[in-house]
Amino acid sequence: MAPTVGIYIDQVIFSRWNQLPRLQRVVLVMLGVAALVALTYVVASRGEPSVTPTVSQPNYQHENNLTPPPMLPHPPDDQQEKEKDLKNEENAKKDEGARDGRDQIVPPPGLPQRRSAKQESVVAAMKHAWKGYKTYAWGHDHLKPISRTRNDWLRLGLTLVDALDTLWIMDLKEEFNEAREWVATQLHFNLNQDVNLFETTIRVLGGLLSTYHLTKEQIFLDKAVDLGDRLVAGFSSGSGVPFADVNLYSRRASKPKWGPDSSTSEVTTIQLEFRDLSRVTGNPVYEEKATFVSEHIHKLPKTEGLVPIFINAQTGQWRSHSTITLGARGDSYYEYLLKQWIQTGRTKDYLRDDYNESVSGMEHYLAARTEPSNLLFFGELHGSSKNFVNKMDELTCYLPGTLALGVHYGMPKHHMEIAEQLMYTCTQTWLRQPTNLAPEITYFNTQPTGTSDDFYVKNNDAHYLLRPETIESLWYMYHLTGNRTYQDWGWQMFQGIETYCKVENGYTSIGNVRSIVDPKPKDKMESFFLGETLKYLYLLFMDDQSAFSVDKWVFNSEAHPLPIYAH
Ligand code: DMJ
Repeated sequence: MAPTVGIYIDQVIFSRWNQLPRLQRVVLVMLGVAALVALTYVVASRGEPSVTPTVSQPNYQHENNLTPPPMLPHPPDDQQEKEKDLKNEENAKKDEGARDGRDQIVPPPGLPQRRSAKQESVVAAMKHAWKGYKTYAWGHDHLKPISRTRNDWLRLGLTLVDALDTLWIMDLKEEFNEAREWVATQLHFNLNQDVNLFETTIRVLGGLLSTYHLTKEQIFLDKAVDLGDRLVAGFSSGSGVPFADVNLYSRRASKPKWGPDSSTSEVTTIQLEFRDLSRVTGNPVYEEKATFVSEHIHKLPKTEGLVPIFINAQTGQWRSHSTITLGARGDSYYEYLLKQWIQTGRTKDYLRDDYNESVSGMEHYLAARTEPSNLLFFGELHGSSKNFVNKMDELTCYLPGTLALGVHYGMPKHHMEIAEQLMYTCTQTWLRQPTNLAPEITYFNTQPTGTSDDFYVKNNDAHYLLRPETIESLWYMYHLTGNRTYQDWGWQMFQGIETYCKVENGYTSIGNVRSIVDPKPKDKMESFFLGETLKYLYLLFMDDQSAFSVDKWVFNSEAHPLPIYAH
């Protein structure tokens, strides 16, 4: 701009300013100062350092540094950091106690005196689900609430057994007593039936063991021993890595009907339960077989702690060209590394080290950011070339909870920032849908699309199966931080379930989370809805979080709490 024109404009502005009334000038000056202060704050808070350095990989096409998204749900402040440090110190002391051989087993928690209003709503949902199951599917695996009939898969009364400890925790005495009666008189395992080792272990063996620990009633342990003695046949393979299926009557193990290999998450998500069975019975066999698998997998090659999703039971070797994912068939391998380490009093260092290495691998190979909102998600590496694919399963949303649990037990503090950011993304996959419910799989935009959409859902992936993972993580995040935002998010999700999944005779999974006009009810109530989803909602809204403290209990992959041992 030429100087004379500039001076002329300055004079015009100055004379206009002088013509304004004095009060108006004072107000304008104050507004200007406020805007300057706000601008300085925003610039300062965006200038926070990134969380981790990045390593670029050959097939990895995008930025993967974990810088905070534009708006974190709750940026940590100094006070929170100090509290975390104190907790880490306390944990270190507890660790010393555990190494001294002091047992951390605690008596079953007393039931809460008074439920919060939100807990009452969850209890009402549990009663409604139970009533439908009792009326139309009693003793069968799953309720089909719309056709008012049942579905059988393992033929083990799956919903009933999965729900036992939830009924007990919710203090639903009448329902618990009728369920116990069925277990005592009708639950038999002498069935000529191939069952999936992992599913039967986490849901049935885990459900029986946790109910035994909570109630100390012998019947649940007796049933658990009978089942464990049959399931242990699954480990009879060439390598000690179990087959996918076991026949409960003949006690013969076999590969799955659909392929030659076992799933990695399945063979590595049975250890908490088998170890617990050994500890309560004094019979070491279950634990020895399950621990052998973890030790064997510890020795196999990995991609910075990340593992392929298939392993051969005869050879004990990876199917190396299989996908790497934190979702289906990979997920709980990482979860049980940490949880086994906690269960054994933090004495088995290789589990902790493999866990920490895997989180580094996640940061380097799988972490990515969306356009336009910079949301953190974890993608997958597919096939032999390990090409990055921008998809994340709802199943992966167990991870924020596991990461937070790890930090509570002294893992690197920046894992908590990953947990917070992924928690936010997972929540968005629910709350940005008109139903407030998450699809089974979400694809994320990593390049600008000219829209405001960070992610999209394909037609085949739009279903919601009443899954718990995001709600499970919300509970851990609330339990460990006390931040009520996590309760608020969980409440909104619960409203989605109440509005679109509740039907006259129970709850149903739905086929399309993208439509409030036609959510396409699928007529199936999964057992984990009672075993996990409603349990975690109940715990999330509990005023007194001490009853199920993660210092005393380790929750298995199906939300069944088991005690922590000294070693
Ligand atoms: C549950 O059976 C368990 O949480 C398992 O680890 C993963 N899938 C379902 C729930 O989604």
